[in-house]
Amino acid sequence: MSRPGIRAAGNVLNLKPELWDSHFLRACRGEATKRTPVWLMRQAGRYMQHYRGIRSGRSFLDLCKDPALASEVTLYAREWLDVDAAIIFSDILVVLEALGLPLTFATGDGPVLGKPIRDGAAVVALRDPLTAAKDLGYVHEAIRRTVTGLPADIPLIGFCGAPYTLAAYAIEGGSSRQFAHTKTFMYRDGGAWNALLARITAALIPYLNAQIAAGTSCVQVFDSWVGHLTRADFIEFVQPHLRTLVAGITPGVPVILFGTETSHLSDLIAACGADVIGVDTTTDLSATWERCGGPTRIAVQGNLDPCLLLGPRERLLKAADVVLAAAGGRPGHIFNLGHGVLKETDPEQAKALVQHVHARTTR
Ligand code: 1CP
Repeated sequence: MSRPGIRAAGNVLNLKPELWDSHFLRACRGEATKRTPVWLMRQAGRYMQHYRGIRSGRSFLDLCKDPALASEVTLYAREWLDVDAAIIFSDILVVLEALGLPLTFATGDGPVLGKPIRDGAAVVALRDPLTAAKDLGYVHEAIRRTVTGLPADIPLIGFCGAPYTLAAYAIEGGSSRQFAHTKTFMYRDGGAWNALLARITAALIPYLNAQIAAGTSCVQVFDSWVGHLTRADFIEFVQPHLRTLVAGITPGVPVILFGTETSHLSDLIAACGADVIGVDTTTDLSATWERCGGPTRIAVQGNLDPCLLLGPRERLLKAADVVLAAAGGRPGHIFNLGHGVLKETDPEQAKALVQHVHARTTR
């Protein structure tokens, strides 16, 4: 089972011409653009005063579950930064909550998932994937509201966590550095492992397709921590599920696959059916592009180090030029960071970066 690449599919969603021909969607299809499109992973968040104002007095999850506020946060960041795409404000972990794992975000400590999954019985006890996807209707409602507030030529990106990265959070019970529980589970009980990833994938497909039906015209799959695996483990334990996920996404919608520290996996990730490969800071953008088939086959997104936003302006803009030089003006480059904006970032630096990329690449 596979899905026609975005370049072959045509405008099957019947997008309006302004959107279809937007810089961002053209770049996803590997077409020439009048300037290089740019957006920033985690462009809405704690580094912005507007976000902190809306967030104060409520929990992060309450904000995610309020479609009016989630939409406001999304639209504000998009407009203030003047980026070429919006990404819906939510989190990858809401899917695990919908599958039955109690989720909380302790202040400063990151996510906590109660009832971590450590055996096959816990996988069987997860909620039905279709019900889980339906319970995420608040994300779909936030998307419907957001698309009505966007300029006609600005796409909204939907997203989810990849099966591996979500399984890792479910098994660890939160963030991790070594992923020891995850790997132990994977090596010890391949049957339960595959059942877990299949269950997560079965929730992600209807969840993403409902995001698309609600108005997102691109989706990004965050496989943030898959870079911790070897090629052999990726092929055995992850690739079949990632392929199934991509194959299940509505044809004609560009799929961006992103993971950090994945230079050793990029060709395998691309082979899962990605239209765009997200490149992190530690990975060479030009070499990755060639390894994944070059600009005639795939688009690339990335890959400025988010820490550069914390440093002097001159160094930031020079480093942006280095990223642009690596892309070499080839069609199909989407400028982004190599990972999310850090909360210590001065928003003016982010805005200056966006302006710089636009000015440097206007053709
Ligand atoms: O206000 C707060 O205190 C919450 C901070 C916060 C925010 C703003 C979290 C907690 N998530 C988010 C939003 C978010 N998360 C977005 C929003 C859209 C935008 O870009 O504007 C997106 C796309 C995510 C995705 C996400 N969540 C990922 C994948 C991307 C990545 O950075 O690799 C991951 C791994 C998460 C988990 C998560 N959410 C939040 C935290 C603290 C974490 C843990 C990160 C870790 O384990 O280190």
